[in-house]
Amino acid sequence: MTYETLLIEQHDAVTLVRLNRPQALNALNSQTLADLIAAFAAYDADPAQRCLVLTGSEKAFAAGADIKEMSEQSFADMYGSNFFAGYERVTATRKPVIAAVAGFALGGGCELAMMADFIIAADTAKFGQPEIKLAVTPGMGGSQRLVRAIGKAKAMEMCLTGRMMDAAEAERAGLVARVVPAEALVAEALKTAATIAAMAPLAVLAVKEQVEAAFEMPLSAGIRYERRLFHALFGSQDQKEGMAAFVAKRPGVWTGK
Ligand code: CO8
Repeated sequence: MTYETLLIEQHDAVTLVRLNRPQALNALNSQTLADLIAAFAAYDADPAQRCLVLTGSEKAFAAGADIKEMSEQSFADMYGSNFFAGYERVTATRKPVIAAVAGFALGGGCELAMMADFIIAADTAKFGQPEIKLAVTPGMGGSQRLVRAIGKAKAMEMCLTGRMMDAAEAERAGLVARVVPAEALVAEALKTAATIAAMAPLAVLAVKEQVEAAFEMPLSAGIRYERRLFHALFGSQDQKEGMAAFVAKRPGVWTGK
């Protein structure tokens, strides 16, 4: 399958999705959204694919939602079409997604990166929510996910001033898991993805579900939920294999059952 705004490669069990609108610094338009929904759904449905890396170009992961597409829209257009609500289908992906960010991740670009399970940043990455400079606000989760990622003070400052945060600050603040040299970004992200892809598939799904629950649930309910998923994995063949393999001092071989 080919996409108008994405380039897709498969590296064994890892899907690499590259945003590809270089003329607009990968600004996210309706076509990009449609392509991302289709590409992520195809990944989720393919049992051979176990981890996805989403990246952009050296200059920009994505410089935001497409301002040219939005500029003449009315309230009725935006509200009536529930503009960009389709990103909820992107975040519904059950399998792991890593964002590999180099260059600008601004506005919707920063928000898209934060939709991933974690971000690996190049030392050139710059994150920001500059919507305020356009007389609007974040609209794809930035005011919510940024607060959860880096706390109120920094999130409020970034959303109110539009200032950019460089990769080192983003790592200190907990927005990104790791910073790597720009030239090694995609290789490092693919390597991390391959590590995840080699784990028992049901346990990977369960970990993602558990960590996501931490953002939605009170602590006691989250801990109970975690324990139930832990218990549930004892119904899997891979749990028997994983623990037997440890005792026998050999690597586990997973069936995904
Ligand atoms: N939309 C459309 N086109 C863009 C965008 C964008 N967000 N960003 C860059 N471009 C285009 C430029 O217009 C330019 O095109 P052209 O060559 O035809 O003039 C081309 O990309 C290259 O850009 P620049 O010449 O500006 O490159 P510079 O290196 O000088 O500057 C910057 C790079 C700093 C990234 C600059 O391009 C910039 O400030 N871009 C806009 C950043 C921004 O404001 N992003 C937020 C957009 S609003 C948003 O994301 C809202 C999300 C929520 C939507 C949810 C709806 C429910």
